[in-house]
Amino acid sequence: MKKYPKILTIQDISCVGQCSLTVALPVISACGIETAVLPSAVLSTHTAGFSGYTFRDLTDDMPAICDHWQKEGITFDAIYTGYLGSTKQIDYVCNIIDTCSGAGSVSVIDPAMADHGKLYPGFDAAFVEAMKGLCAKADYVLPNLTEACLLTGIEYTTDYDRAYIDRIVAGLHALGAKNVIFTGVSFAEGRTGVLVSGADGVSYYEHEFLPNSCHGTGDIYSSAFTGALVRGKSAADAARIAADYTVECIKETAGDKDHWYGARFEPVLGKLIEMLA
Ligand code: PXL
Repeated sequence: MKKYPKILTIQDISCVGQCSLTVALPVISACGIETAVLPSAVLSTHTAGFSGYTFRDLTDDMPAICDHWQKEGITFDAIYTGYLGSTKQIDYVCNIIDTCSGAGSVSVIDPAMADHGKLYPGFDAAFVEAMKGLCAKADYVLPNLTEACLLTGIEYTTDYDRAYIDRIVAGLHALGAKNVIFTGVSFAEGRTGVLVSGADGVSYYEHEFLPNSCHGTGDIYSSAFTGALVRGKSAADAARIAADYTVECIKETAGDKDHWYGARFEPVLGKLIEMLA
């Protein structure tokens, strides 16, 4: 990785709601990494819990933006994708990874499309199929259990054992993902963790499970993971740091009923910086 690496992150702007770009930019900046953005869509709020939100799909702006970057010779040291606006957009994003990756660049794909056994509003089977194609290009894929099941065609259940998780991980590698960072994997009451599988073998980092899970923690996790990875941490260390930071964010938010729409990640950014030191 270069001395001063630059990440491109592609995900939506939810104007209000503490997710996607409004999380990725501050979190990756706190990791000390320059971040360029390609907004996939602009929404007045995120789609989980608000109703009547606006949605401006930016799919058709993508080819011209990519062409301009190519003309300027702009490339990135990592490309990190999150919530995407349309099936067609996923094809454009695959093309951007092909054309805008610098030498030694890594791709980090958060297939942000589902949680708690269900697709987010507006997504369908065609979107899942297209997302499989994007995950095939992933140096790192970061699904939760619901997304991992959709991507592998394995039935979703929360009552599972290690063999079930191993089968899903094998399915994700079979899609083409080089490293799997599988979040929210729990083998014991009151505990959860992240399973890392890839070039360095398989490891599992277990940490406490907090019942007040908040919206947007997947984006906090993926952003902290990407920032730590590009800072030079190993995948296992980046996965652990991202987990510890996400736990801090959930604890910081606990008890604030007005803050149902996201996690209060800002006051604990200092802890993330300390974890990276
Ligand atoms: O946090 C994932 C996410 C990102 N962006 C939008 C969302 C969601 C989850 O619901 O609605 C717009």
